[in-house]
Amino acid sequence: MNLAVNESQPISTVVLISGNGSNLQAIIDAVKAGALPIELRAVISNNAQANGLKRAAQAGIRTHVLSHKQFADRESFDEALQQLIDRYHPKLLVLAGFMRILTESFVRHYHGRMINIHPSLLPKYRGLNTHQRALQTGEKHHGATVHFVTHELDGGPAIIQAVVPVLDNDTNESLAARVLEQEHKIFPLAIRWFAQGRLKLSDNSTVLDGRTLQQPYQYTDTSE
Ligand code: NHR
Ligand code: GAR
Repeated sequence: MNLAVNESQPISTVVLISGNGSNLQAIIDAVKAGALPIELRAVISNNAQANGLKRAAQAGIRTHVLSHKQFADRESFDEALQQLIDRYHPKLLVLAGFMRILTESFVRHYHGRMINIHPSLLPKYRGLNTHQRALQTGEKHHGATVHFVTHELDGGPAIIQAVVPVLDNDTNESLAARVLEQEHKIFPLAIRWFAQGRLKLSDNSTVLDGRTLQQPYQYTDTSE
């Protein structure tokens, strides 16, 4: 063996999806561009129709479908999901538009190595239909948050956030699209920090570069 001492190995990563997989695509693209030191070992969907499965296959990543409908309860689905995931020995588990709430035991098993992207400025609008709720409330700003997953739904320590304006004539779709564009930037960035060993969960707080974050890192888009 002739490995350089500081040659860092890409960290093994499994991604869970349920739908279109545009966040997965952003991650795949960042890996291909050499910007993300992870190895995408597998993509798993609870929904056989998820378009993200095609994106993964296209990129040569192993895919699995595990339908929650085949299981009697959440516990048995999550046990099967955990067994499937652990075949790949991931150091990081990424929820990229995964739509099933996970049991306490599952969440504990991946403590400190599972992250999610949520389409709101957490702690506002946990749960579903975030864009609709932000519009109904008349919010002037909305956005997305990457966070560590803990048992508290969408309540785990936040890592990074991107803010977008809500415009007068916004619909769910136009607002969702504006948020999604930012998701595609902040998710690969957070994953990169994790892969570089700069990002950790410690005592239910996010630690970035050795400092405990009092609030999520505020991402500023410089592309326009
Ligand atoms: N599980 C735990 N324990 N903690 C979190 O923070 C989680 C989680 C599982 C998923 C993603 C989350 C989001 O970003 C996520 C975070 C699904 C639902 C939901 O209500 C809510 C939040 C999230 C994902 N799902 C329904 C359920 O009964 C099903 C909805 C559907 O199938 O369309 O599981 O928003
Ligand atoms: C994204 O907006 C993500 O934040 C959200 O679903 C979309 C998935 O898009 N996640 C959730 O709502 C989790 N409950 P994608 O499949 O194109 O990445």
